[in-house]
Amino acid sequence: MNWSPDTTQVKSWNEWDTLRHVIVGKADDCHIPPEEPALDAKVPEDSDMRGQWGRRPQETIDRANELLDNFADMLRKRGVRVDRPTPTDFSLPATTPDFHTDSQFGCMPPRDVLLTVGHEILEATMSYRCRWFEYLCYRPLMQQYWEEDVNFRHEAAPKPRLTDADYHADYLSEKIGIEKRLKWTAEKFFVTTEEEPLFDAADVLRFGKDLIVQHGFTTNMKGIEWLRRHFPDHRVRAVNFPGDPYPIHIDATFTPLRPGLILNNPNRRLPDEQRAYFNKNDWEIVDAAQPAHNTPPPLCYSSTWLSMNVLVLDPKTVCVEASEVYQMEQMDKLGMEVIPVELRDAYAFGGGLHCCTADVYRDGDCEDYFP
Ligand code: ABU
Repeated sequence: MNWSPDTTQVKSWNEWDTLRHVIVGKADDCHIPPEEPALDAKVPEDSDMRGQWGRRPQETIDRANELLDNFADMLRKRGVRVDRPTPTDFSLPATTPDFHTDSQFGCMPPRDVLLTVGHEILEATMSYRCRWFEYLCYRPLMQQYWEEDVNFRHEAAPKPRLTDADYHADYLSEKIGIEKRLKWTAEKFFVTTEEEPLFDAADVLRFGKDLIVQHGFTTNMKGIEWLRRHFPDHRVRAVNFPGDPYPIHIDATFTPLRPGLILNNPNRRLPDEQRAYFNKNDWEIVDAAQPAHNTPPPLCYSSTWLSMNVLVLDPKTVCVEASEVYQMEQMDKLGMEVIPVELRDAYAFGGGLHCCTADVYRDGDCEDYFP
C-alpha cells in the first residue's frame, strides 16, 4: 500500500522508518491530579509537585500549546500529516465501581495511551486512575481511521480495575529514599502488583518483529504477558533498567535511532544479560549524551532525561529538543540530521518529543532485526 496524505492508512512497525502521519497531543485543560498510588510513586521525593493538585495555570497551558502547535506545523511543512486529539473535561472526577479520583490528567502525551503495531492501534490498559478515561480523547480519530481504512484494527486492552490490590502499599510512604528505591527496582519490586495485566503504551518499543517492553512502575509482567498473547506473531521481550529509581516509560531510557543503533541512558544501563540479545544481532548500544539541564522545569513529573526523548523522522533525521545542546551534538556525530524543536515549556504536561506524539503511518514493513 502506498502512502497518500488524503486517505487514512494506519501502519507503523518500528520507531525509525519514514514518518508520514502522526498524532500530536494538546495541553488543553491539563490538571495535576490528586494523590493516588501509582502516580505518587513516580513523583520524585524532592519535587515541587508533592502535595499539589488542580488545574495547571492557564499561561502555562497556553505556552505548552503554542509549542505543540509549532511542532505540528513544522511536521506538516515537512509533508507529515498531523492529527490532534479532542480533549475532554479533565476537571471531572474519574469514578468506576472500584475507585474514585477527583480529577483527571490531560492529553498531551498520546504515546502513553496508543500503541501502533502494523495496521493496529491498541489502547493501553494504563495504570494511573486519573488516566483511565484518557483513551476517549482519541476516539474521534480512531473512528475516522476505522471509517477510512478497511485494514485498520482498532483494539483496546481490557480496562483494569485499579483497586488498592494493584499497588504495593510499601510505596505509599512519604519518604522512601533513593537507596531503598534503587534496591527495590533492582529486585524488580515496583509499585504495581501482579493483580491484573497493566501496561502503558510508552513502555513498548517497536523493532519490527520484536516488541521490547519495560517492566517497571506502569507495566507489570502480566501486562507483558498480555501483549505476548495479543501479538502472537511477535517476539515480546521484557527489559528493565535497575539504575532508575522511578521507572516509568522506556522512552527516556532506551532510544533506537535506526537499524543497528540505540541510545541508552548511562544512569539506567541495560543489564549485560539483556544487552547480549542486541549485541549478538549486531546492534550497537551507545550511552546517551548528558542532559543540558540539572533539573526538570517546574511542576514536571519527568526527569531531565527527556533530553533523549526524541522523535525520529527517518533513519537519518531526528527531532531533538532545542535546548538539549549535548544531545544534538551527539546526534550530529552519529550521522543524523538534527531538527531542533522547542518543547521544554511543555515537558510538565507529560513529556518530550516522543511522548507528545503517536505514530499513525511510517513507511516500511515488518522486518526481523533479530534473526
Ligand atoms: N514519560 C517519560 C518519562 C521518563 C523519565 O522521567 O525519565
